[in-house]
Amino acid sequence: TARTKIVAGNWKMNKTVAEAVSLVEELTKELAGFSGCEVILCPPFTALTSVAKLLHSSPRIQLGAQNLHPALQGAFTGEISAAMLREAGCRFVIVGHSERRRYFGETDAFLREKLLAAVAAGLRPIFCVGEELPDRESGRWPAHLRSQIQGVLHGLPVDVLSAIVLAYEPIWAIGTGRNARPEQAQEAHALLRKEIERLHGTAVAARMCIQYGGSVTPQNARELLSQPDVDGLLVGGASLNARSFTSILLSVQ
Ligand code: G2H
Repeated sequence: TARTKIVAGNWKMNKTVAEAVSLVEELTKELAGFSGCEVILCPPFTALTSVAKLLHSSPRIQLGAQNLHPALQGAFTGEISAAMLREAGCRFVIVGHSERRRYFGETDAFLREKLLAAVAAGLRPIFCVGEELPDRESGRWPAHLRSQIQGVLHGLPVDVLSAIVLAYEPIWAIGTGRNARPEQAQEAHALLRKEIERLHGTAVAARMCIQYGGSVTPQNARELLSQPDVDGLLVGGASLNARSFTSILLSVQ
């Protein structure tokens, strides 16, 4: 199956509105005519509408948010709903990033609600999974990944599953400058696809885009993307700079 590659930039808590605008102006200029893959930018909430305006004339670059709350509305101080993100121009939303799980205590049950709310509002979730260093080193990582997939995706309706982009982000590789070796990424991606197949069948699994994330750079992007089950990248640090993000995008075949 030929899967369209999807590369997303997760800016995390970086960029004021002014900085976001200038980065996106540079990106749209450098990427005029680029059609190598789908590109998603995930700025902080405050910059979403300004970035959305700049992306009007760049249909290849889409907007994503970094988080959402599953409720439709209500007394959830500091939170943001799927409908608000759609209205701001988002098509994608990151769900279950390890930083959300670790610093904000997000559980499998809560992430499941987020996925359902996102898809119900017309957003495609970028759902992140990944193991900690001790699980990698002890060889327990396959069991850990399987339990993350089962815990959240088990029994979800097929329209929700089909909307999901999966992201494999080994926690030991996030922001550490130590990326997974391409063959380690491939092994994990193949396992994830198998697990999706076991839960939801071959068709859903074969179509699912599985991104790799964790210290992606212009130097390692091409080799990671050359693996058969690596269908895209979720880029943090290297997406904050127009030159490095562009050069990662240009390494997509
Ligand atoms: C992993 C990644 C983006 P970085 O979190 O989601 O960040 O590329 O900085 O490791």
